[in-house]
Amino acid sequence: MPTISAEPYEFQFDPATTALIIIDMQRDFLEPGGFGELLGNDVSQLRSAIAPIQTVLAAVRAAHMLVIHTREGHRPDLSDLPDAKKARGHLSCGIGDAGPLGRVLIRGEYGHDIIDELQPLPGEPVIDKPGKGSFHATDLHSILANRGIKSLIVTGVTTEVCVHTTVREANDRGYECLVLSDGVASYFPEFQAVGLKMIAAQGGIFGWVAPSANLLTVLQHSLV
Ligand code: C5J
Repeated sequence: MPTISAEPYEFQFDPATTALIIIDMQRDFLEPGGFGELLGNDVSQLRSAIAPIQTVLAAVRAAHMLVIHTREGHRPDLSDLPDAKKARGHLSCGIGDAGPLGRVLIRGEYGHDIIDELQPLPGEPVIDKPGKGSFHATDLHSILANRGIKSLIVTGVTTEVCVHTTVREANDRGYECLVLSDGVASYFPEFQAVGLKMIAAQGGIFGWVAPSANLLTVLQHSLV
């Protein structure tokens, strides 16, 4: 079984039962004028994750592993948007309103889609999720179960919000999660550091953490 050097200890995985999940690498979170910036964040902080994810994505595709993309957002009629989420932050331009990248965090709008650098290939499932977690109100668990997936390699944004919520949901559903430390990013460097520590602490309470290079080394060896 391929074994990756990780915290808190080695992560073993079978490529046939492991999927790469790329969480919310959307213009709304990464580009100026999107939801992330409207919330007051410095969106440039998230760009560090793009290149590592691109490299991992190419290696995982070459290994014929399942790739899953997620997008946070809502139906155009806002019927899946809780009042509490709409009200949060007291934004003058918030979810559903017309913003520089189209209606903010609304499915089908330019800002809601995945950044050009990480566009899905035909056949790669894209999970549209109304919440922070990728399992809440989606068919992700069914898609993974139908493919026999047991382990997840987790990338995307933001570390302490949608990545953490997804890893916690996945952990409770019995998936083994390896979070790539340079393939996730936060608007807050201190949250990035502590968010990663929280995953691997206490013997891997939610999962494992490793730099993408450790995964790439193993994938290259298991392909030859
Ligand atoms: C946030 C996310 N931060 N994808 N969403 O609101 O982490």
